[in-house]
Amino acid sequence: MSSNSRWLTVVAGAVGLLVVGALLLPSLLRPKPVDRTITVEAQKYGYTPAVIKVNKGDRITLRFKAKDVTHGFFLEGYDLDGKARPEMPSFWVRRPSTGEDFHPVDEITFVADREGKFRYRCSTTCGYMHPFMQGEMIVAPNRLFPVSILLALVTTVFTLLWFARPEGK
Ligand SMILES: [Cu+2]
Repeated sequence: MSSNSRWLTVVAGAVGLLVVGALLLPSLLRPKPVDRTITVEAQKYGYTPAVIKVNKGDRITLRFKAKDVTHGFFLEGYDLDGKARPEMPSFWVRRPSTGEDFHPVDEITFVADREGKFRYRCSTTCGYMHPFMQGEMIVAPNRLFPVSILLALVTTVFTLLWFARPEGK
């Protein structure tokens, strides 16, 4: 085997590995959506937690409690409105866009399928600071796919550099 043909074999092998890697990486790195159970507690004039961070695709099971007086939980962008009274283990929800009435639930489950920042705010007048009672749900985008593209590009560049390396060095 001449050194040229050995070199070609090495390059062909590297290219083959690159192709296989590029094909496999996205499925290996795709994040599995997780189930998150979040209890939001409302108390004059704020929420605990004040910020909810999830990833796009996560399935959120939400429980909502009021600690002092009746509070609301209107989540922008997700068509969700809740209402909770103190001392009650359950709460009430409705989908505002459907015009339905509040109905009692123990929890509500939804998929965080829209990325971005979504404010939640009190939808039941609870006192003089009521208009300022709000929190934020942050739905992070899927960053792993760009990472896999970056890895594939880095591999390509190294392969090209190796291929372009002068012989005998
Ligand atoms: Cu309130």
